[in-house]
Amino acid sequence: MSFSIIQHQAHIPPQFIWPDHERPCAEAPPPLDVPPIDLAGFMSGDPEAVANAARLIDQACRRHGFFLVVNHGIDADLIARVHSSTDLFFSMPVAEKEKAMRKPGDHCGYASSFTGRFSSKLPWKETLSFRYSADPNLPDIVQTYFSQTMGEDYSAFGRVLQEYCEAMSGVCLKVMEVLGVSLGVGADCFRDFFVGNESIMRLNYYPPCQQPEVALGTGPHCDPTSLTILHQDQVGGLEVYVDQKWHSITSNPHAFVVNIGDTFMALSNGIYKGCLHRAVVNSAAARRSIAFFLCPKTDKVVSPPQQLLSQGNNPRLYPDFTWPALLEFTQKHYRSDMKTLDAFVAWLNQRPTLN
Ligand SMILES: O=C(O)CCC(=O)C(=O)O
Repeated sequence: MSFSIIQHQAHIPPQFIWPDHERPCAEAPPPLDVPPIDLAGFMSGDPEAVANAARLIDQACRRHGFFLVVNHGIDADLIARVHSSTDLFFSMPVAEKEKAMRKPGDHCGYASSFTGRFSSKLPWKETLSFRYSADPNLPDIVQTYFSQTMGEDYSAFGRVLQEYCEAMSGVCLKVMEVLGVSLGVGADCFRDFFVGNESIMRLNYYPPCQQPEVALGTGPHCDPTSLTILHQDQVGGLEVYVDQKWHSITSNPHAFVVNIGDTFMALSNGIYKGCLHRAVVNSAAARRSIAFFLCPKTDKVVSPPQQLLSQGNNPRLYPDFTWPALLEFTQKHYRSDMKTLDAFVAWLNQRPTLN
């Protein structure tokens, strides 16, 4: 069934209806107190700004792993162009969007809940995901992907997204400096680890939904990746589960919402935490969000710095792993939640060893 038919029906199809206990809150949830991290202040080296940013990020990451990044230096016009590109792409006929169709087993490409058939608890959304690499030998990876899969007409579209990914990769490296300082391992430790990152970007499009009280745009999950940098439009809908209840994240066009993913949780030896989040939909307006998921270069071994390990207080929590192994686990075996890393470790331990 296509979305053009679904949107004119009084009731949404049953596969989009979520069980009672997972449905959106009946009353608007309280906003989460997410600290604004002044990135320009931190990068200026001013001791007070550095100490302030490190203290705020430390408090947030020990508790829930969500914070805002402000004074990030990313051109508002670039962000606006990515939002317009998102609108442009998702307003195309399905046949056009399906040129970038996600292939079975892949995590990149176009995916729509409105065109698949046999499933339940479907998210009310369409997405377009693609790879980014900060490897200097792959300077046009995003642009090339779009030219090759969608045709030369999409070269300019790909260029905007390429530019945005480069900007996000830069923001991530700066945030890694703050995280290194706040964890006491120095500004370069995590920054250097993510130089040459091989990340993922996703455009999310949530059409208006006639029964938003029983549907979800994105189901509850934790990010298996390292760091997520999200820009949501003014419609809002992102929610985070903290202290046993859902909270909203108020939309702010000047800020990026950043959260810790499982891979960084492992790098910090569990000191900093990721957290369950989801997106709700509404009947009045379509919503867009754009997410950049920072991931290490595929051959990097995820292993916490020695300073974060001590037999007494912080014994080593997770074994060494590479990002592709965790990605495979969450793609094929496990739906990411609060316990992904523990389940991943159990899976690694029961896998037959090659010798
Ligand atoms: O749209 C949002 O606000 C959240 C999106 C999200 O969590 C995701 O794409 O993984």
